[in-house]
This record gives sequence, structure tokens and C-alpha cells, in this order.
Amino acid sequence: MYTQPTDRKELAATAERAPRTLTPEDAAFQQRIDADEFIEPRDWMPQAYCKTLVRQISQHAHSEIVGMLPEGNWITRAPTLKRKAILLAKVQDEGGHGLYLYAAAETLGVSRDEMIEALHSGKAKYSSIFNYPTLTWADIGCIGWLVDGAAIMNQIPLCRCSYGPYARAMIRVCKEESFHQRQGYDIMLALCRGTPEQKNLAQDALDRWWWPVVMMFGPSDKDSTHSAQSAAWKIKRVSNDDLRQKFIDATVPQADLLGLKIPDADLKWNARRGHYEFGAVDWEEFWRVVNGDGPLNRERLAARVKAYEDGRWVREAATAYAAKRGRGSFDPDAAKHGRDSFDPDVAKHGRDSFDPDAAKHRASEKVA
Ligand code: BYC
Repeated sequence: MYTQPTDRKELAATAERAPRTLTPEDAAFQQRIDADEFIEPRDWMPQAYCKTLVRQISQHAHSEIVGMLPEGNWITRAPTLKRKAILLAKVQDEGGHGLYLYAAAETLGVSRDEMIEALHSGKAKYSSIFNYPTLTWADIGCIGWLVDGAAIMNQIPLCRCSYGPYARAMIRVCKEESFHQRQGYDIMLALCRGTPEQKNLAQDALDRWWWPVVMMFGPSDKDSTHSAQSAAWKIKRVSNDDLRQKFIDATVPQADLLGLKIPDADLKWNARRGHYEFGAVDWEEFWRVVNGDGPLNRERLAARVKAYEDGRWVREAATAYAAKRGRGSFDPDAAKHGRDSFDPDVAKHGRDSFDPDAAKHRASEKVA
């Protein structure tokens, strides 16, 4: 549903405001950026470039993982089996996005444990949007339509960002987000073509999600602390305000098609500019939510910490198993006898996860 030309106006104006005192290494690095080369993990890079990427990529990963919570809340209550299967797949995709992104950040020398600790201690941010509640099934439609729609707007330019692993991760993420956006719009269409009560649910959800989604693109360009430098490094290709405008321009006609009213009395088409004008964003609300005091910040973080603690035994078991396999494969004796990491003695006593005897019994149960 969304497309974005790749020759779009870049952040030239903000890039000009970036610091200009460069060392020879910095200058050579900047030349590579200016020539649109990808920077790869083993390449020299300024520490600040690395730090900016770790901040943004890890926060992006956290957003994907925390973002599973509001929708996960509706998996058991989806209205049909088909909607449930689709929602399950979608939420699972978001988990996958988080994992690609953690892996991309790890190429910069930060460990997954450090990133997760930063999230759990409240040091690292995640997208403000996931601190709002999902009160009805229509909220699931709105998340797909609007939140994933906004995410695509922001992420398509990231497919061309200067850091190779981040840009490549974004290509797959954007393809999946496009499916997510359509499934959300399809939920909204079904509700809007349904009974008056269903249409009211859709309107009510739009009323609650619209402004938080408009805020998702971040502070206005004049208040954005990182934009100038991120633009100079071609991490950021399109500014927060330009993305917000593109999103609104693309979304208003979609709301019209649904027969829904966007909750903004100042929204109107400006034919001269070729854009919609829109009302003032409540930046106080935005900063309140970003700084931890939104409707569900505490609950979201507590749910993540609990999930992490509940999964501790799985990580410990997987680590112990990997260590055992590692020992086996490095055992020169075992290698000589071609035994690899499988120890039949251990298997017989049920201490290994592969037990040939048990496997035999399982096979016969199946046949019976
Ligand atoms: N929420 O200088 P600025 C998804 C912070 S998940 C919270 O403009 P920057 C999905 C910003 O971090 C998609 N904080 O920053 C998942 C900075 O604070 P710090 C999530 C925000 O980085 C599941 C400060 O404000 N997408 O699609 O140049 C289900 C100043 O801002 C927000 C991404 O993460 C916010 N909304 O630009 C469904 C995209 N906005 O770090 C869907 C990748 C700003 O100095 N990230 N802040 O403490 C980006 O593109 C950029 O980081 C941003 C912000 C445009 C978000």
C-alpha cells in the first residue's frame, strides 16, 4: 500500500548543521558515506557513529519486542480462527524483527545481555506507541493499519541507511511490515462494513490511536537532538517531520475509504502545497510517555522483565547443552573415533536430549 521513491529529498538542510571538525580518519569515513558506500562491521568507524547506531538499532529491537505485548493481549480473543492464526503469525514476525535487530547491533560489539539490561533498567527507550492499551479488537486493526503503516514509512528509508547490517535487516522487515499493515487495514474494513456497533468500535479505536501514531515519528525537526548528525552519516535519510507528513498524506484517503473520521479538526488538504495540513501535536504527552509516564509504561516493562526471568531456565539449559556439544566436538579422542558429540552412555541414562531407545518407542507409537 505504501511506496517510497528512493530519490526522495534528503536531510540536506539538517546535515549542514552537523559538526565540521573532522580528523583525517573522520574525513575519510565521511567520504565513504558521501559516496553512498555501505559501512560494514569490520570497517573503521568513528566511535560516535557506532554509539548512535547501537542506540538506535537496540531501541528499534526493543520496540519490536515490547510491541508484541499489546497485540499478544488479543491472541486468545481474536474473533475467528483465521484472525487468530494471522495475529499469531504477525506477533511472531515482530519477535523475529527484534532478533534480526539485536543481531545487527551485536555486530557493533555490544552484547545482547547489555542491551536487555539497558531496556530492563529503563536506560534504553522503546517506541512510545507501545505504552497505550489495546481495549477492543478494533485496536488490533488500528495497530496494523496505523502503527505498522507508520513503521513502514520510517523503515523504508532505513533500507538505504549507511550501516550494511541494519540496512539489510530492514529489507526483510519492511516486506513483513507491509503484510502487517494490510492485515490491519483488512480488520478495519471488515469492521467498517459490519454493524453500526462494529463501525463505532473502529471509529473509537482510530480516535484513541491517531495522535499517538502521529507522535511515533519523534519530536519535530527543530527539537530532534540526533537528526543533524544522523543525517550527515546517512543513518537518517528523511526527517521526522517529513515522514510524519508523508504518513498523514497517505493515510487520510485510507480513512476516507473506510468512512472513518480522523480526530483532527484542523486537518485539511492544501492544494498549493500538495499536502494535508494538520493540528498541533501534544508534545507534552509525547515526552511524558517517552520518559516513562504513559498509560502502560510500568506494566509493559514489568511484563518484559517477568518474561525474561521466566525464561531464565530455558537460556541456562540451552547454554549448558551448547557447552556440552562444544566439549564433544572439541574432544580429539571422540573425533578420532568419529563419535562427535553424541555420547551413547549419556543417552542411555536419559541425560542427553537424543535417546535412540526412546526415539524407537516414539516411532512405534506413531505407527500404532
Ligand atoms: N518513542 O533526536 P531524535 C514496530 C527519542 S516497532 C520513544 O529525533 P532519533 C512494531 C529518541 O530515541 C518500530 N522515544 O532521535 C513493532 C531520542 O532519545 P535518546 C520502531 C523516541 O533517534 C511491533 C529523543 O527522543 N521503529 O514497527 O534521531 C508491533 C530525541 O529524538 C521516539 C524504530 O525504532 C518515540 N516514538 O530519531 C507493531 C525506527 N521518538 O535516544 C509494530 C528506528 C524519538 O537520545 N528509529 N524518541 O534517549 C528511528 O528511526 C529513530 O530512532 C526515531 C527517532 C525516528 C524513532
